[in-house]
Amino acid sequence: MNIIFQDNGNHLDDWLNALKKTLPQANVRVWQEGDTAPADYAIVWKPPVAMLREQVGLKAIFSRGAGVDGILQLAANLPQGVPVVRLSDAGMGIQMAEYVTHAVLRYFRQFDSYQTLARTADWRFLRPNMRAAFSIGVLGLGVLGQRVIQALQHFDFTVNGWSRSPKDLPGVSCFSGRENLAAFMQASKVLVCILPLTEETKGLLNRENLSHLPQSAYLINVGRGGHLVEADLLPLIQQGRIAGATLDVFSEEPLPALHPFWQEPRITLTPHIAAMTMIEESVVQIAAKMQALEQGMPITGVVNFSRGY
Ligand code: NDP
Ligand code: OXD
Repeated sequence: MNIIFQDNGNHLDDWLNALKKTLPQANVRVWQEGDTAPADYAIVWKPPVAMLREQVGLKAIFSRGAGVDGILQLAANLPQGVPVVRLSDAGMGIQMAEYVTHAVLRYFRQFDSYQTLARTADWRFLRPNMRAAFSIGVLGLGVLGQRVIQALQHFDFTVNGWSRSPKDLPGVSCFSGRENLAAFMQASKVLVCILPLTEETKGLLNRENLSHLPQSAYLINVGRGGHLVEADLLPLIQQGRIAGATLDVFSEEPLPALHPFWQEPRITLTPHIAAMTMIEESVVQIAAKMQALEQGMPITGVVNFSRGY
């Protein structure tokens, strides 16, 4: 089995060692510019077009992430009929649950306000937020969205969920489709975006849709930067319409040093680390799927090109 691996400067040795350990019989080579020699499988993250365009005989392209927007943007140049396979959880679910729960509890329990008071030795009680008036809306009820919801439910939060197709999840008020987006937003004091970036979801977090949120709502975006119309968020925060945001993903990454988000204290920024790819878990998952494909067995996580995820 021949595998081409795209090096994007992150932990190459760890990936190669894990692949060697898990697939000792495979011949893994790091793709270099000009390499068009045949391979059975490619393992990539935002690959250059030249890596895949010339490949004949590929059996599958494996994403090193759950999101595949960085691969599908090359769709016109991908070898025809080759499946793209995304990571399903692979250690990311628990991280996403930690990240979102932390951001929700920080806002709900007003830790930032208490920290500000503490700086001036101000011993004061703030009126607590009422859990009953603090519903959390999760956009995206896939592998990661459902893991996040499970974590939030441990704290007895009321949870709303929104997906493309209708869902029935225990204890969750499920909404689906664009026609129900406004009702979902109106019912969600905290909005968590864990959607894939597709033609349909791009720019979804715009002024119009965000304006359906209740007064002083809070935004957490861990999906993709392209979901948020960044220029629409700042005025909503400055007008007090939205209380603040925790953002892990941006339309341009790294976020440029002069971007106004850096200067807005009500926005907490992290550098796309909400759920990081775990090398060991990912390699085990990818290797199991390669072995299944070799035996003609079906696999999960195959991307639907027309849906975009
Ligand atoms: P899944 O494919 O398992 O779930 C995607 C969910 O989004 C599904 O519930 C799907 O609906 C819903 N969805 C897709 N399109 C629409 C639409 N047009 N309208 C309404 N709902 C829609 O993905 P994962 O949960 O594994 O991952 C989600 C995303 O999280 C990734 O694509 C990536 O962008 C992001 N991510 C971010 C990371 C970070 O560190 N910040 C790390 C990992 C992932 P349905 O159920 O009906 O299909
Ligand atoms: C992913 C990511 O999609 O890390 O896996 O963003």
